[in-house]
Amino acid sequence: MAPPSLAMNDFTGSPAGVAVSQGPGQPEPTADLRALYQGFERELLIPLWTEIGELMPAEPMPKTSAHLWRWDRLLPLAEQAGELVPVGRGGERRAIALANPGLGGAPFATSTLWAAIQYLGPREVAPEHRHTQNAFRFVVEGEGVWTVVDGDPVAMRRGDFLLTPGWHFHGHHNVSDTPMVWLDGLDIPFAHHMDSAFFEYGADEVSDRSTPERSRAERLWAHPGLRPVSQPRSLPSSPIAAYRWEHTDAALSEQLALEHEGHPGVIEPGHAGVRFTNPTTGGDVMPTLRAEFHRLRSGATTLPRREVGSAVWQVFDGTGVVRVGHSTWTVGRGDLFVVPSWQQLEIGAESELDLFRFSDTPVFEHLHAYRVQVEGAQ
Ligand code: 1HN
Repeated sequence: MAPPSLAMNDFTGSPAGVAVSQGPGQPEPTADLRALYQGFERELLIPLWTEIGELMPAEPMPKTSAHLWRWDRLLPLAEQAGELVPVGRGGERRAIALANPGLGGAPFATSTLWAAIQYLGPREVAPEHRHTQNAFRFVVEGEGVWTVVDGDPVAMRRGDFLLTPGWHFHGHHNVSDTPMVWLDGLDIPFAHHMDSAFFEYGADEVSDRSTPERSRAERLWAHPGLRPVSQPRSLPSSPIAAYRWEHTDAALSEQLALEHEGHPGVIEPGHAGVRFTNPTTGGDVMPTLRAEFHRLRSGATTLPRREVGSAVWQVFDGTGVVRVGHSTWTVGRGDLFVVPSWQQLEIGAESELDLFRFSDTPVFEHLHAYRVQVEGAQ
């Protein structure tokens, strides 16, 4: 049991005058006690006994709320922004962030994760820049944009997962006559809370307008189980710029096929999962971000599970029912939902259900602060 919270104050201060801590074990509020608390306030001091419930909960009490954003509500607004708002130097990106209702109006999907829908119109260019925050793109629909990462043009198509690790210059250009939208994921809130971020402008145009089928990064690194002998043994982020849908799809299909044939490999019955990895370490794609793809057979359900750290999920295809903590939603293609730290998640597939997921798990694993609990697991 955590100690009870003696004060109502959620680090926001008391509304009227100095709060004198009351409750079990606390002395009666005398004039001397009031003067003591006034002294604390004057000297910018806060006694532990008024805050301990807030500081030391028995288990994580996330400010991040479980929340669902429906794709059919996001898309028209992104299209409207495409008509009304230019993209270029200064604003840099026509990216519209999910603002978690628990986070006081900040453009943060969770306390550590940024998630946005980005819209790039026909022939438009998003200028080059770099930042220390790690980023990725996930494409739910469309194609025709190349993201140019440190001068290497990388094609974006439905189902692809693309990396822009921290401090790599990057810009995007749409070579087609149709607009394109995608999901951006970054560790912006984490860097913001840690006061660790740097940013720099690059070229106003993308530095290479060519449109190769495969990026140089893929040609060098994206061959299963093979690495170039000339390259460093271990890199902090994956050098693979794009993880292509055909590979992800095949890996998930094979897991389920193997299960059907009586062999191990799935997470649980009817639930296949793959994690995108850094081939130089076997670990996560970037130091702060984990990314995975999950496929549930029609009718399959996951065991209720909770873990330290927050996640954002996007439905890639199919329909299902998702429960996060006390919220339950039916979900379909493109829908995005947030799973706050230590809230229980359960997914049921109404049809075959494909989901993309990203989380801040590597942060907690690196700090030895990760925990997971699966209900009903042996
Ligand atoms: C950024 O550079 C991108 O490169 C997307 O597409 C979203 C949000 C905040 C700051 C930089 C991108 C971003 C961003």
